[in-house]
Amino acid sequence: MSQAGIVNVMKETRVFPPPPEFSAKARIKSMEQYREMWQRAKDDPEGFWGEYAKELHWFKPYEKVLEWNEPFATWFKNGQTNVSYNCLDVHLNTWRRNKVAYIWEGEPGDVRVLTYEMLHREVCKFASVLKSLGIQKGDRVSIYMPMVPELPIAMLACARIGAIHSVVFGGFAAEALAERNNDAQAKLLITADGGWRRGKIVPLKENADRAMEKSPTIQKCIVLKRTGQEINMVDGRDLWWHELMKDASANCPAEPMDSEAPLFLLYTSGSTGKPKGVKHTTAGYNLYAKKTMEWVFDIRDEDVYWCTADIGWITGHTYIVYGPLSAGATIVMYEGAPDWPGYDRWWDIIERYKVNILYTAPTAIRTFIKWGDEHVEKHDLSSLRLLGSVGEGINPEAWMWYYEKIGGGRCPIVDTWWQTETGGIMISPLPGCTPLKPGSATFPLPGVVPEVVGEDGKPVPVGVGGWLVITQPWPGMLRGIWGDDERYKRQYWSDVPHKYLAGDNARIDEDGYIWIMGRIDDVLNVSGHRLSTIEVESALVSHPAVAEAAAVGRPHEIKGEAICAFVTLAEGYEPSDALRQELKNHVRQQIGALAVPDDIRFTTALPKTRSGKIMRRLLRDIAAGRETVGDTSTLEDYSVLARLRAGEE
Ligand code: 6R9
Repeated sequence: MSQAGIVNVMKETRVFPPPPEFSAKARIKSMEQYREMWQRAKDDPEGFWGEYAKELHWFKPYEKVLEWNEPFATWFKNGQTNVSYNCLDVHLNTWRRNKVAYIWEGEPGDVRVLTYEMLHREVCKFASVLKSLGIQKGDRVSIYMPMVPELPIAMLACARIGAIHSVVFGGFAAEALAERNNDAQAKLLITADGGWRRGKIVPLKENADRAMEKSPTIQKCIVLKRTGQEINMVDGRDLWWHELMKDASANCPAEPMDSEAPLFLLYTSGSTGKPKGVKHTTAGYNLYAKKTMEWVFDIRDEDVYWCTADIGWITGHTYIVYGPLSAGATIVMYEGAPDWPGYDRWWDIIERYKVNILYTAPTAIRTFIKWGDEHVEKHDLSSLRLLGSVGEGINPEAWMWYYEKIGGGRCPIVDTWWQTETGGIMISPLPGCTPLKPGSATFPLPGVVPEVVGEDGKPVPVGVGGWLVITQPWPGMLRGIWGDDERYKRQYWSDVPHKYLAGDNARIDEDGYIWIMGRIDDVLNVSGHRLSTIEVESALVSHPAVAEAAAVGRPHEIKGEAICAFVTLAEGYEPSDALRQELKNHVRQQIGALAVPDDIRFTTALPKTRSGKIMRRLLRDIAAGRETVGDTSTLEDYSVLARLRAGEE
């Protein structure tokens, strides 16, 4: 881990107060109201969350709001509820029964609209299918699908019967899918023939077939027909979604689930090569998803809400599926690429569905800036009333463009800081009350008590950077890493005793605003996607030509960070452009396109400390074309540095 105590040189002085009309209607209307809520949640978390817990349906009441056995939390002890029930059934006896849940648009332009009643029916039928295949409470189900309605349907069906889903992003390759299937010991894989992306088919079933060769626990595979090309169906193993659904019973009551029953696993990158299965459970996650949805997006029944994330990431889980459905929202879901068939696809979608709330990522915003304002200006975006950002810090320039060009200068921007591990948004403006500073995620939500500490675990002075920690449990927190309690303790609860270590640097300014300053570990953030340097290195080293590899991030205008890999070759191999391309393809096959390095630099040696650790700090400087200013005294061989700088091949 790198040193805390970094000082941020950025000075951002602009402040944007909330529009008065927005505040007037908002749930949380003033900073006084926010502060009072926040203090109450801090002083009496059980009283605070206990009151909101009434908004969930309980098959059996809980006995205690929170039992904290550090670092393991039990929220709503011994209660029974069901997340699928809270997302669907609760709306059926209200006027929302016929409200639109999803407005879905496929990349080719096909549209499907599902009301809460229709979604409920599909989920019940698919839950019956799962049961008929012998899936039981606690079984793990891998889901590897495109962004189609059947993806949330499959997730909600798992939740309905108590199976634990593990959604694997459709951009991951066969190897990565197999690794996740095996770690979770998944019994069933749900996939599709393919998905549409930029007019081409993403061959999901083909990848799934290769993954299943190495996934001995997978017994059956359900395949949705989406793209319609010829695929291989293995007798006795592979089953068509539409055939199973034909006669499936729509009568499948939600199973009462213990508050702490696992709801899903989601694999994410940590500081080692092996992705970790972050475990989220039932009641606390559900409540946290619902409340943060309502507080941060101030979602209303008349709103059309669009979160552009892929459901394969936590943002999609919490803010395309569980949060907005629990809140009874109308959700836009889009399958494909933002530049298909034209650069204005998103703005066209916003205009046609009169989207009111848009939640996206800085990498997308930077891409749109590059494509030019004319694509935006072709469309009427006046329906928008609120904008959100997630995945990485948003630089003030991108913030201003988003605010002015997309929001027309009238929409607050909620810059939401959170993680796969936190389950939901942790630090964010509240749009009806928080004066915004571009680039700051501002203040913690009620129930979240952060600190910025030094390596001694003590809070650092105002304006000084340090490690971001969370000092009290919150309902949406991860409950562990699948099958590895030790890693959970070590990773999050050991460097700073009794506090959750988020893995980000931050500083708090004189007004109490929190500024996130990037990761403290070897985790890269490429287009808002988390990747560990070691994952990329492992993929490279698995190629016979590679003796050793070190991957680092360098600043990139669009992606935030681009991967630069330094590679030493095995005996008998020579540097060449062909080999460079081959290595890139190899990484694509091992992990997926998102992990392919932008640069591969061949070198005869890597800079190492005397104890043999690769000095990534130096490589980061070289990759970014910066002078190395830090200490190099631990370097074992100085000539390596000189040769690297000279661009050795
Ligand atoms: C939700 C999500 C988590 C990491 C996190 C941090 C970075 C996310 C951010 C942000 C600055 C924001 N991050 N949101 N950094 N400002 N608003 O992205 O989860 O994929 O687990 O990534 O992303 O570094 O630690 P996940």
